[in-house]
Amino acid sequence: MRKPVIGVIPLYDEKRESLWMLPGYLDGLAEAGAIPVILPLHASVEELHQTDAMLDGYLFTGGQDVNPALYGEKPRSCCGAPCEERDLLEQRIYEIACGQDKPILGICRGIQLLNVLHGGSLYQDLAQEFPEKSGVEHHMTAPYDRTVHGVEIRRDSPLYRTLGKESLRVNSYHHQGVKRVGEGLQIMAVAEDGLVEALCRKDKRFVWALQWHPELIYQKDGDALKVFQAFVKACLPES
Ligand SMILES: [Mn+2]
Repeated sequence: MRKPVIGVIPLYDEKRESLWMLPGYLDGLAEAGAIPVILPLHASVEELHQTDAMLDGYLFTGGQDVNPALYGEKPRSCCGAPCEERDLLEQRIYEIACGQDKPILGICRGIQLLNVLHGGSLYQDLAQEFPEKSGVEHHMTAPYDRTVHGVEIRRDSPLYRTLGKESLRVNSYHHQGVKRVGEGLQIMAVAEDGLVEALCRKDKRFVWALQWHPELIYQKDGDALKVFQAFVKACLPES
């Protein structure tokens, strides 16, 4: 049986001038039945159309903070250095993928980027800009294959239909977060302190994004694996 081929956005280490990958992204997709391939960091729109013809879906990985210029703000000192190559690559891929209604799963930076591409904004740093209501730990330390806070899953969301539960414990390794939700996006889950932790696009078959990290915990957390499986299944709708 043919397996879906999923394009994975490469990670970029500016200090080492190095492309790299966390194995969990690839292994999690493979465990869910897909063949993951790492995409080039630099590619023209024309080249990305060509690679798109070989791909069934896209994983938008974690990474650098999205450039605040993309949501009309100046970077504050608490904001990390942007990665303009990734901002550009992911904008191009997002447009191409959505034009073909190809499934996308965004993780961490992926939810932040999705929100910004839909006209939303971000907290540049939660510690400084997000009113702490409940002492929720969003920026955990290693090991990352453990849960540190809860999220409430909205009953009208596809995430609820996939997991069949209204509350979930998740890991959490992010210092930014969704502030104003972008147009056309539906909230799928919120943390105990009200922070948006999962979004989806209402008008597409499968465009989901999570603030937590299933790739770091899927080996021991069945719900994390179910998210990968739902994504992979959406990539091959005929099977
Ligand atoms: Mn969190």
